[in-house]
Amino acid sequence: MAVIKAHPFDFPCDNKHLALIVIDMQRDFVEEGGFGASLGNDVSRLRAIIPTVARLIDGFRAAGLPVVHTRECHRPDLSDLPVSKRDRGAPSLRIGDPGPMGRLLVAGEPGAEIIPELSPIGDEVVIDKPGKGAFYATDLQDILKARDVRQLVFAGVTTEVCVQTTMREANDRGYDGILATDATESYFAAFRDATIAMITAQGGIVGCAAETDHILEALNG
Ligand code: C5J
Repeated sequence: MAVIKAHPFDFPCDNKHLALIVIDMQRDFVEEGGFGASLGNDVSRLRAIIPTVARLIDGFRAAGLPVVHTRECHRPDLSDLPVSKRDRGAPSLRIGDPGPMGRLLVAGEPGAEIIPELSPIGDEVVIDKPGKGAFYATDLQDILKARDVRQLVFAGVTTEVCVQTTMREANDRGYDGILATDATESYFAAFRDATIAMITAQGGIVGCAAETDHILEALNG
């Protein structure tokens, strides 16, 4: 069994049961004119990880391992958008409002698509999720079970919101999780760092963390 050099413990990686989950690398979070920018965020921080996420995806594809992509988005009638989520804060635009890339975070709109640099290929699964966690109100768990996946590598955005929430959901469901520290990012550097610290504290209470190079080494080893 290959071992990924990780913190706080090295991760025994079982390639027969391993998958990559790429969280919400959508135009709405990563491009100007999207939801993230409407909240006043600097999207360039998130754009910086695109080449590393691409390398991680390529490594999983080359190893013949599953790659699952998620998209945070809502039904066009917004029936799965709680008022508490829609009305949070005072953004220049709210979820469902028309923006330069179509209605913000609405399924089928250009902004809800995964960025072209990281487009899913072939039969890669794409999970549309109305919440922060990718297990909430989706069939992700059934899909992983059908493929006998038990270990998950996490990448994507944002570290402290949808990535962390999904990693915690996965931990509660019995998956071993490992966060690719250089393939995840937040609009706030301190939040990314704090999330990595929280996940790996107390002996890896939610999981462990490793650099993409070390994850790829184990896939190829
Ligand atoms: C946020 C996400 N930050 N994908 N979504 O609202 O992290």
